[in-house]
Parts: sequence; structure tokens; C-alpha cells
Amino acid sequence: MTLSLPVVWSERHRLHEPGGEIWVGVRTPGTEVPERAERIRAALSAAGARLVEASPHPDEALLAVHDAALLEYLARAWEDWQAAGLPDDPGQDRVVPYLFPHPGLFSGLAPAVPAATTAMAGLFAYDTMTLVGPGTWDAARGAADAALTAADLVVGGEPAAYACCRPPGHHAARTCFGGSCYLNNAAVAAQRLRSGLAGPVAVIDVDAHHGNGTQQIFYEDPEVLVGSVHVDPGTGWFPHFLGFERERGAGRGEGANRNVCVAPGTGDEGWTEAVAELARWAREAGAQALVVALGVDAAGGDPESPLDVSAAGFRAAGRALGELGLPTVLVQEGGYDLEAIGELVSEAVAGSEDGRRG
Ligand code: SP5
Ligand code: ZN
Repeated sequence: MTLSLPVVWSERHRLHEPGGEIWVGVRTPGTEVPERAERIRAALSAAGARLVEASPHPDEALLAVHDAALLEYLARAWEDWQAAGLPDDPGQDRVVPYLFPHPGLFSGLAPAVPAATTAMAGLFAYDTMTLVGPGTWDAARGAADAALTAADLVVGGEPAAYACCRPPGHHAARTCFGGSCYLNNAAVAAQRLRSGLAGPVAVIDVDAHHGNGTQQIFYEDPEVLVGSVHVDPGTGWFPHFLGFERERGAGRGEGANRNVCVAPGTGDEGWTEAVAELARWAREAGAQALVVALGVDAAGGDPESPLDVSAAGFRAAGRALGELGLPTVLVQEGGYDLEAIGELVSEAVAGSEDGRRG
């Protein structure tokens, strides 16, 4: 098996060491670790893929999906935290929110921009798990550059390209971040495809968790179709508040959002059929280009999900997406089983090449 598509990579991912995640107030080891991307690169290189270094892109590409205030915050959050002395007193070496401007507090007023560095974090972070350290911004920027470079290659005529994005992106929304994600890599790739190619773009998200950030960014946009298959949040899984099948888009984007929920324990048959259903939906809606938000945490054995998909299931899902025959950017999302992640990604990518070749 030799992969013919380019694999875009940024060395900067290593600068992001979350140092764990704070869950129910407890600092746990966390699973979104640098080794993930290294394992993926090793497996794709072994499968014969060409490696391409991500090239820097201007902020405009990010402003197409995020508010300037979020970008400005992320760019300086760590330095502000350090300048405020918080690593020494009280001894917190990552940016962690403590107070959240819950919509129910405000009687329709806009929350004030707080004077305290400690309070700023809650203005942008929607959970306590997504920590910011010294290299987080550079790494997140590198991941977005990888997605944009892959999209540039596809706009330039490559049939498909894969971006090894780390940190992942699909939980990051227009004004806020969480779920181990800071910048929405799949969304910036979709905007790049949309500006470079004609017609609607589909984002199909096969990560085990709902792509709530991507959904939010494009919720009222009829030109970016967003479909996600994920473990039913109604059975107790992240992101808990979103990802239900009744969420179908709004305004001009009514009908352009599609969620397919699967039960805990779902394996190859049910899951690949759900992916194929999203592929048919995108085809029928007239998609002219495709972004695959390729998380592999639906795998049996992944510590972050209760799904039970095998390497063969990822290959079959890749094939169903490749059969659409669309210009395609695959963007890495989750996947946390270090022993399996390389093979799972490689099978999904190889499947998409099988499908495109027919
Ligand atoms: C990109 C992606 O896959 N993000 C996944 C974020 C889901 N994280 C939810 C974590 C919920 C708490 N995990 C507790 C683990 C305890 N060991
Ligand atoms: Zn996930």
C-alpha cells in the first residue's frame, strides 16, 4: 500500500504540552499528548506518503471563522498569565478559567471585559480541560497552517491532501474554545476550499464526539454543509449540551446541518453506515468539495469514547467518503489510543484513496 496524497505536517505541534486536563476539578493526565501526532506521522511515512511542511498563513484565514477577540486572547493568554504571577501564586502553570459568564446572568447585557487576568480565561474557555501553556498558541497556529496548506494543495489541483493537525479543532467555535481545541482547523480548511473552488463545501466529521464548534461556525450558512456522526450526547457523552439530531441549521442555513447519533457500543456496521448516510446527504445537497474531520476516537479501545469501530471500519468509512469523488482535505481531530492511532489514520486515508480510484 502506497499513499499518494500529500501529508501536511507542522513541527510546532510539539510546543503544545497541555500538561493534563482539569476534569471535575481534578488535574488528570490527559490524552491529547504530543506522541499522538508523532505516531500518525510515522505510520503515514511508513505507508509511503509524501511529507509537506505547513506554510505560514495570514490571520485573515482565521478571521473567516473566529472572532478577532478570541484570536487576540489566545495569542497572549499565556504571557498575561505569567505576567500576573499566577504560576508562582497560587502555583498554576497553565491558564485555567474559574468564572464563566453564563448567559443567564446578564439580562441581555454584554458581559464586561474583566480587569483580572484570572477572569479573562472564562470569557473564552468553555471548559476547564483545555489548558493553555507556553507553546499552545504557536502549536494551534501551526495546526491551522497545516489545514490551510492542505486546502491550498487541493485548490491547486491535488485530488486530496491530509493535514496532521494537533491540537485538534472541531470543538472550537467562533468566539470560544474547549474540548482540547483552540482553533477550528476543519472550518478554516472549508473556508479556503470555498474561496478557491466553486459551489458548496461539505464538512463530514467522523470523530467520536460531536463537532460542535464547526456546527456553530456554519449554523446559518447554506454554503457549508456540516454533518457529524458521533456517540449520542443524550447517553452522557461530551459535548453533552449539543450534537442532537434535532439540530438542523437555522435561517438561510436551515437544513444544512446534520447530526447522526449512534449508541455506545456501536461497531463497524452501524458506524460505517452512518458515515455512508452523511456522504449521500452531502452528494444530494450538491457538495463540490469535502473536508473530512478525521478523528479516530470511535475505535474500540479508545479511552475517550465508548464506540467499537475497527481498522477495517475506518477503511470502509474512508472508502465511502472517497467515492464521492470530490476534492478532499482530511483534517486530523481526536484519537487517543497511542498503540492504534497510526494504523487507524492510515487505514482511513488509504480507504479514501481506494474510494476515489473506484
Ligand atoms: C477532539 C476531541 O476528540 N476532543 C475530545 C474532548 C472530549 N473530552 C471529554 C473528556 C471528558 C472527561 N474525560 C475524563 C477522562 C477521565 N480519565
Ligand atoms: Zn473526539
